[in-house]
Amino acid sequence: GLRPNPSLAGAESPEQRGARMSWWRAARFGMFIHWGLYAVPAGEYQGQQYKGIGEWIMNTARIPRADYEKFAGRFNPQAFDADAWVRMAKYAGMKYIVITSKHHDGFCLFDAPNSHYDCVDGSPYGRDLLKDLSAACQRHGVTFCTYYSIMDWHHPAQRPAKQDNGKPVWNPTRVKDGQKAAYSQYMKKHLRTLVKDYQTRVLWFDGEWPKWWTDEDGRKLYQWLLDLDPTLIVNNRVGAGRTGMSGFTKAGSFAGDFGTPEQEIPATGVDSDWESCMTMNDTWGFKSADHNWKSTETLVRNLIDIASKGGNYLLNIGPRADGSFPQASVERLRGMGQWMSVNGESLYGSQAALFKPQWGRVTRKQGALYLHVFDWPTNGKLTIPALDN
Ligand code: FHN
Repeated sequence: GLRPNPSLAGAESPEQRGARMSWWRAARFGMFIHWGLYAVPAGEYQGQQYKGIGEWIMNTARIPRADYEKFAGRFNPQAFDADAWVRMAKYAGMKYIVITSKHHDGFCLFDAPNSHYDCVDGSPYGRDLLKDLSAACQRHGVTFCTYYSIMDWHHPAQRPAKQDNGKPVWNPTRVKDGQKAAYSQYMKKHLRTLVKDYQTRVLWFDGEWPKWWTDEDGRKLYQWLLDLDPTLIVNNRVGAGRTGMSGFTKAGSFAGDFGTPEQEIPATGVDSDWESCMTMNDTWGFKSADHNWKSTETLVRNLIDIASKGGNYLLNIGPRADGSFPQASVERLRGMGQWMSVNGESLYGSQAALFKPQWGRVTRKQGALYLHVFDWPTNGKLTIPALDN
């Protein structure tokens, strides 16, 4: 019952939509980057390790705004090397990078036109991280894309859901009376600059679940974005269309160009555009105590499984506060690159296969079938069903 995600881009024809989505569909493999102030505590606050995903520590540890803002004064990623990041993604076989321009905590990794709560004005680092990363992507032929959270735990128009023993529970925020328009204008200024000044090619929305953000808001924002740049691609979290973590868009005219399963891969092929976003360990933002790394084999098999079902794999890196990638991530990117350098042909530009064999997965491309063997049958025979095409 999974349906194509209807595009609301005006009178866009299927051919026009196909042209807009073509690079993304062919890419099959991208790097997700969750980076921001949360990498400073890295899962620990006031001497206590907190469970859960690292980028949520402002909520998990119930940190008031004024206290959390102090991390900005410690954010100084002197080890950040945009070219090195992009080279690692490219070697791994990743065709695009989606980086958190602003996560739920509201801190911007770009020179926000209407806020000083960003890496240029609000941190000792003082440089425009996304400007450098966008330029490096351009140099190396990797497509630059940005994640943006609608929910914002720092903006004055949004306030905590409740107090918990006098401490803020930020998720899901509530918007103050009469302040929704002000926040929408604030957000649209960010989005305009990300499109026009940073040349983002995908807007990967998130944090769309607070009740004050309606699907009508999402549809209007989606249309506004495509009017701004008709070649832009926008995920289905711009509005209220996604069905929880399975990520696919509900039936109806919900906005967004692709479904966003999170930490999961659908059991079967899907006849619409979709991308599974997944972590390498258990957190998106860096946590010093999270050593639960998936093996390189598992990561390669996830990539193959997803492509065999017609999807993209958005695999996450959580850089440290100093701008370096965790060594375990570096090793896995290198291992995936070794496999992709030989076998990437079977995934790039491929379509979902029409069957899922016991022994592995199959992709289809220009009249050819690519057989990816996970478990060799004991009789040594790879059986495929009779094909009539
Ligand atoms: O709350 C976020 C979370 O921090 C992370 O960004 C993931 C990745 O897509 N999305 C949300 C959880 O669904």
